[in-house]
Amino acid sequence: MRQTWRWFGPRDLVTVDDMLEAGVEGVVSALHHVPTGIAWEPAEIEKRKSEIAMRKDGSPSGLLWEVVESLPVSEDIKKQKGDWRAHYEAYKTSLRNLADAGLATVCYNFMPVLDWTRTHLNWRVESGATCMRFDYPAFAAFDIHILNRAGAAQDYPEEIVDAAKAAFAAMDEAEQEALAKNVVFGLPGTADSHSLEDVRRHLAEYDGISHDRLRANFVDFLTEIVPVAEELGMRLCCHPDDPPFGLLGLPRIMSTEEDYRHITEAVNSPANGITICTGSLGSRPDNDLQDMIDRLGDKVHLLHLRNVKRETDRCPGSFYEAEHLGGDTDMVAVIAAVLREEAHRKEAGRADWNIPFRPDHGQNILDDHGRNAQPGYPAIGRLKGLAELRGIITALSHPDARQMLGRA
Ligand code: DNO
Repeated sequence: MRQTWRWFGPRDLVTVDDMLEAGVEGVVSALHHVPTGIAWEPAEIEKRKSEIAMRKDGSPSGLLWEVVESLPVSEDIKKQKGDWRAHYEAYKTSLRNLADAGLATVCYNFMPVLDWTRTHLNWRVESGATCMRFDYPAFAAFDIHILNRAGAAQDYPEEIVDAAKAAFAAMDEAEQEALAKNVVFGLPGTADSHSLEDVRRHLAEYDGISHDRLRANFVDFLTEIVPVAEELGMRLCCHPDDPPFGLLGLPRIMSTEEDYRHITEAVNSPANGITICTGSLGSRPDNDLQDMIDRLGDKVHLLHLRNVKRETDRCPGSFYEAEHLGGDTDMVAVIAAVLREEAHRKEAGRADWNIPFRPDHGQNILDDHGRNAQPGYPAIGRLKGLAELRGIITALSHPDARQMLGRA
């Protein structure tokens, strides 16, 4: 399992030097400044590569840009409206330019309008650490009372509508603003940042785009793009919906094992792979991560390892981001499943047996509280996550692990 780390570029408050001290082996990055739908130019790609390759003092870091996350898919492509055909071409050009620069693994998602979504960015847990949280009643309060989406209340069970009403009544103006900001103004790694008006406009454009239609548009995108990726020897890997259920009346189509299966079977190619994000998928009680890795393992090109604590057994429901070994996902079982998959790949002679993972998110702890890095991407909380995951990998990969446990 290849230990990678997300880096947002020179503006990231967690630096290349920090990554090295955390023991990172490879870097996940993207050209966040290029607007969605515009091709990534070779010069910009080279620039990011050289930023990653250098420490603060100008000496070589020894790190390489190994995974692209994300090469965003435009709203026009998802809706098949406006400039979608030109955006297909731009996507292919970006892939060619990335392949020329030696990059092969490309993560993206197909979530309409909002990428990953949270209601709280600094939720305090018992230890004093802070984390991100998705509070379903607060989200409903945003939808029904702040965004004022027509018919919104009909999309929630009655008790959530009541809880949302109470939550909204308890908020002062600053809290309402903070909630709206957390939900729609764009979290790091998302392609765009929205105003409330933008969201209303985007939602109106999805009128009439059903779950099946969005799925069909996704398959069309793959039918067009995957052959190019395959020819270039690249590995596309779709990130799941986060959270993995419909929001704001929009369909979401990458939330379950069945969704993954549909998409990978529709266009069967080694270039059409998936990202398993244990945090996103794990907020649904009906997603069994270990089984998913066992059954879909050969399609997995990237792993995001993080954990969530579900606050209810119902789906959709609230959750918060737990420590990497806390929460509801059995991380040891997940890593064991990944190591099994890597063993199969080695047996089959696959060159891509070493699957990249990144410690996804992390709670803010210690000096993270003052650093104000990107939400979800603190230095210390993440390095603690990486260290814990690395510990499990090291233990499970030890050649004598079985004998040691069996010894009297
Ligand atoms: C959140 C991330 C997402 C992810 C994109 C992939 O922390 O996992 O922003 O990068 O959804 O396209």
